[in-house]
Amino acid sequence: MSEEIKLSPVEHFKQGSQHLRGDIPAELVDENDFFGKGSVQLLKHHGVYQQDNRDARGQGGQGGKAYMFMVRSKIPGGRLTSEQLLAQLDLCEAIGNATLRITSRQALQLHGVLKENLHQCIQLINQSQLTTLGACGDINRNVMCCPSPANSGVQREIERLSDAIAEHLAPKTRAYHELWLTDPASGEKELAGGGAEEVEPIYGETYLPRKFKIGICTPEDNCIDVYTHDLGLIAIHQSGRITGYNVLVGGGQGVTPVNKNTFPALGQKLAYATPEQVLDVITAVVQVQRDFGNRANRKLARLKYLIHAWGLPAFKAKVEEYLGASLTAPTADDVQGFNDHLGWEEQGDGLAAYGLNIENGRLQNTDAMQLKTAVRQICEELKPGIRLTSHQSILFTDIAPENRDKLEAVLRRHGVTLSADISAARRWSMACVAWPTCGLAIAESERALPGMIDQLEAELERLDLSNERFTIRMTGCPNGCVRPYNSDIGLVGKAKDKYTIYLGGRLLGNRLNFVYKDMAPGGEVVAMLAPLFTYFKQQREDGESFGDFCHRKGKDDLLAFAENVATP
Ligand code: SRM
Ligand code: SF4
Repeated sequence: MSEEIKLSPVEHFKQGSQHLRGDIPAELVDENDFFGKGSVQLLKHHGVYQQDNRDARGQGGQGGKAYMFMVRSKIPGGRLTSEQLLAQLDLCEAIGNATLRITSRQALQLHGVLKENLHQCIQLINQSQLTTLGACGDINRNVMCCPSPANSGVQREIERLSDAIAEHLAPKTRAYHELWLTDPASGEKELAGGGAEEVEPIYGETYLPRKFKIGICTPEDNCIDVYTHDLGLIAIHQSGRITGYNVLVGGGQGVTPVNKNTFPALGQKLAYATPEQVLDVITAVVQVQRDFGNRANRKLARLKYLIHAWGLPAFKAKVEEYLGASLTAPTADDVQGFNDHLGWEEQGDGLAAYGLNIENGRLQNTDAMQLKTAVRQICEELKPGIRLTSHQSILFTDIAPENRDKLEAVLRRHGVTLSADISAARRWSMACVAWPTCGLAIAESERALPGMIDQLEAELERLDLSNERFTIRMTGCPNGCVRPYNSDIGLVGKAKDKYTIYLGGRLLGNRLNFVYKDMAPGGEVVAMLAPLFTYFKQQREDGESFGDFCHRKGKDDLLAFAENVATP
């Protein structure tokens, strides 16, 4: 990197931090209920976000903010045990906001943790054998992997690879252990040392220019949305064994509308790697991004912008240089299917898995539905394996035939709607967190989408389209946290209660959608979509999905039809 480049402030914080320590040790024990600017950035690498309750602004201490923290656990492939889920449920009740959030990357988030409880919170998560290290920050994030419960060799192999990547790309600094896993009063942290003698063999002193995301799927099941990752792997297999991976690079969703150089992008096929090569290829890609990614402007720092600036051939040549070998051309294998794994699924070993739709990933109790209590009871009594899906839902695995009725009975008793009884529209929808915890939210999302789906369900029923499968993904800002830009219908918060409506993506995730309308008031979104469903019903081709229909018709044609309906 040239000397003249003016590094972004976050780069300076990382540089002077002695491997992610900075002022965190001192600030962790000071009297404030918040951290300073540098620590706020460094804490992300430890899985911690400083937030405030935006519903309560003006009521808190410093600056009128009620400070609290989001703590994200990194869970490769979303695989955990009942005991680990119970530990997180205990934590959300003891020191969180009494809800637990399943994320769109198969991880878990606690919200509302106060600074005085952070140390204990992270210690307890680690005692349950999970970690928050690297869940956020300029580092490899949670590795996504298809959560299929199938007892197959291919599934086991991709699971092993997701664990291996997570381990390989985990930060090696001892700061995490020193800060969170030792007793601050014991003096033990001095033994852990730090700073100069530590080495980050892959990341170096200042880690990556930006977050980095990896996901693994099979051609049959792209439930992890492989085209949206910085690096995606499609596992190619024959006779129950993986022969290699098609490596995609440069996917990403985040956009900053005021910066016209930002855009969502689908991953591009870079190469084919054998199982023996794949970790080396990943390392080389990460190192090229480390050395050439933009460290001056964080809006342009993701891998997709480097590839856009260089072009894929030049990027590939640089990866080959770092790898010390030529890359093999990718094969024609591609994604063909998508399974959300909800409902009952045979595992192939006499046991079965049950996938339960968790609306927008929020495990909570309400007057109507004791969802959190039901999940707790299933974990305590049946002790199933747990898998989190990329659609913010949950699978209970290893259920013996005699326990199937029992599991469903627990759900029914607590007012939880079974997956078979959920409408297709709700089942295939996702909303990001947004208000009240996300500091970047400009519109409601998780709290707004359920009401819109209620309205949409009525429209679809009227048109006899209730069984149509299409994705609706809503976000409270253009950052794209539930991957709205390749969905059939994307609703992206643009201003308070105003959304940009995107149409024309698809379930398979390999096509970006287009802007249909901007600044649509939240209360009018369903009314704006309704004529398009009428049009779809009238003119769809055999087997055509709503996204494919919108893509075929295009924006102008759709607008013209909707206009005609409005003024007959
Ligand atoms: Fe995200 C920032 C929540 C998946 C793109 N995201 C945030 C923050 C941390 C806000 C902040 O920086 O202060 C949000 C915290 C909200 C809260 O209160 O909890 C947040 N992102 C989420 C989650 C929880 C959404 C959800 O409802 O499930 C997801 C956590 C995933 C995880 O477990 O690691 C989440 N975020 C994503 C995804 C989807 C994915 O990774 O598959 C994306 C789009 C893919 C991508 O990265 O391109 C995504 N989040 C962003 C961005 C835009 C990044 C960019 O390149 O422009 C930001 C803002 C930023 O980084 O500056 C962001
Ligand atoms: Fe927050 Fe925006 Fe991400 Fe939603 S999309 S969680 S509002 S950063």
